[in-house]
Amino acid sequence: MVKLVLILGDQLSDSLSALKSADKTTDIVVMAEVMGEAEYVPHHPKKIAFLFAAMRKFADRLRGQGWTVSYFKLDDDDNPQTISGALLACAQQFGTSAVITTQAGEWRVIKALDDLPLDVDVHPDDRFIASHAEFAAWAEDRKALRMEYFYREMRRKTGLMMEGDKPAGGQWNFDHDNRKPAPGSVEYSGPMRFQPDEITREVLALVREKFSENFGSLDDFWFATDQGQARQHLAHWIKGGLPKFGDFQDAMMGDEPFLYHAIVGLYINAGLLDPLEVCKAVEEAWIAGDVPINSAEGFIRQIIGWREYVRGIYFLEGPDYTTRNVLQHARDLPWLYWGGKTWMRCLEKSVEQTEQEAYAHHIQRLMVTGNFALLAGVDPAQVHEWYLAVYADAYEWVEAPNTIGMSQFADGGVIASKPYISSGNYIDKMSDYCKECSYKVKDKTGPDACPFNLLYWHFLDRHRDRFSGNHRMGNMYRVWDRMTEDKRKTVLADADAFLEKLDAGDTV
Ligand code: FAD
Ligand code: DLZ
Ligand code: SF4
Repeated sequence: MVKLVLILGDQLSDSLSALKSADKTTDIVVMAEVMGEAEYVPHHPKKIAFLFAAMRKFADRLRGQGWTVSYFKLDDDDNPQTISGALLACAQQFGTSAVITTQAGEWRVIKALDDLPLDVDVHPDDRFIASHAEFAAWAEDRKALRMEYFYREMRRKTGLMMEGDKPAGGQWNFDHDNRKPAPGSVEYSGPMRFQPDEITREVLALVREKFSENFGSLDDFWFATDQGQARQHLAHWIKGGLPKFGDFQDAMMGDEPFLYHAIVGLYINAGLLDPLEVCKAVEEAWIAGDVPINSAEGFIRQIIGWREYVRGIYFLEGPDYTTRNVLQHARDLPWLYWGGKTWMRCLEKSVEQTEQEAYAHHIQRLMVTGNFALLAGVDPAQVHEWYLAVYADAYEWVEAPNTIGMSQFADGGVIASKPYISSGNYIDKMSDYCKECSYKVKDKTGPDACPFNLLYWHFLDRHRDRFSGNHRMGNMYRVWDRMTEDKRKTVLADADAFLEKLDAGDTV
């Protein structure tokens, strides 16, 4: 019996397990641009355009390799507009009930496929270094699931930057070298930009017509949309960006959205680049003496450490993970996240570049937009939906652990041993935002006080029961307790006044 081979938008890899298990002489690949996926959160138009263009080009690539592909364009008359509908339509057309697929990266889609009245053969997604079983075995019986120890296992497993059974350079982690503040200028020209080809131009017109109401600009679209382009971009970054990636990994600059970052998350997550291939290219540059160890190790840790670890957590924790809210935060996501006016320059710049590029780097996500939402007590489910919608690299398996766990502490500490919070001080140290902000980062109270300064103490005070016993937070509480009662009252009153303005929809 002919089989249908389902390939989702983030499964655009030649090595996909579903393809490896199918027969190109008899089986039929099914790919579908559908409203069901494009609308379940209001994705950034650049993310949708990237994915649809990459899907269309991947379908052509498969045809070139001899596969028969049944492809639904979003505006095709007969498009059922859901993945399940597309499979059912093909099942009827080709007289089959057999489907081969690679496990989807989101519980919602896994369930939808599971619920189909078809015979769906799900293969593991082996484009990762650790399987679910390996991660579960590592996690079993551990009191705390800390990334650092998992990362060491992945170094041993891959042999990346290893000298025998010892880490190259004598230590596993060079993170302490990766915290330089914003440089005066950036020497790297930024990610490689591609002129949209004919397929991409057609998709851009479609996305402009259908998704113009979504947050995000479609202007100046430059993403790579196939494997060849993504590889060119990678080589360009390894030469120009990687040498200083480590040093300035945590720095933030108002007019330099990319600094020395790789901008590879969207390509790896969609399947255009293989994570191990990327890490090996970085290791080679380090072996050749072209990049320092802190850059190479820092980057490889993000991929074989953090990326693999968050995926393990997502699948270990189960479908209810995105609903967790241990801090019981309930505030609506402020309008400023959707481009509303704010006087806070760090947020203004981070959201502005998100709107333009569908990109912000890790520290902007964690210590600006994430930090503010956490301090202000925003409902983590709304924060999660925002991150899932606005970033071109966002899929639930990777976004949710980062947002719900790392950034919002809504999972109660599965990922983070303490909440990632900071006052304005940290942002001032790492960025050039505060110099031109309407608020004063040095002011701790009063009308001009940086809102992060007020909300930081407000957060600690309102969650005292949960966090004062955390040995990594004792110092924070000691500083708070050493302030006079009057000072503490003023800080809390100013923070409450700020939150009232925020809730009233005033510009803050
Ligand atoms: P670089 O900074 O150059 O890092 C290299 C690569 O390492 C990334 O491309 C990514 O593949 C990997 N990586 C680094 N940190 C992480 C991490 N914490 N988790 C997983 N992979 C990591 N990353 C996503 O890929 N998709 C998301 O939806 C996503 N959502 C996030 C939400 C929040 C609240 C936070 C704090 C982080 C999120 N991240 C997400 C992690 C990280 O911010 C992005 O991977 C990174 O900014 C992508 O940019 P880059 O490709 O230039 O990465
Ligand atoms: C993100 C996304 C979007 C916007 N559109 C599609 C689509 O039309 N067709 C498709 O197959 N996949 C799409 N995707 C990616 C899926 O949402 C993704 O495969 C699941 O969320 C699992 O990670
Ligand atoms: Fe952000 Fe505060 Fe600095 Fe303004 S002063 S940029 S609000 S941290």
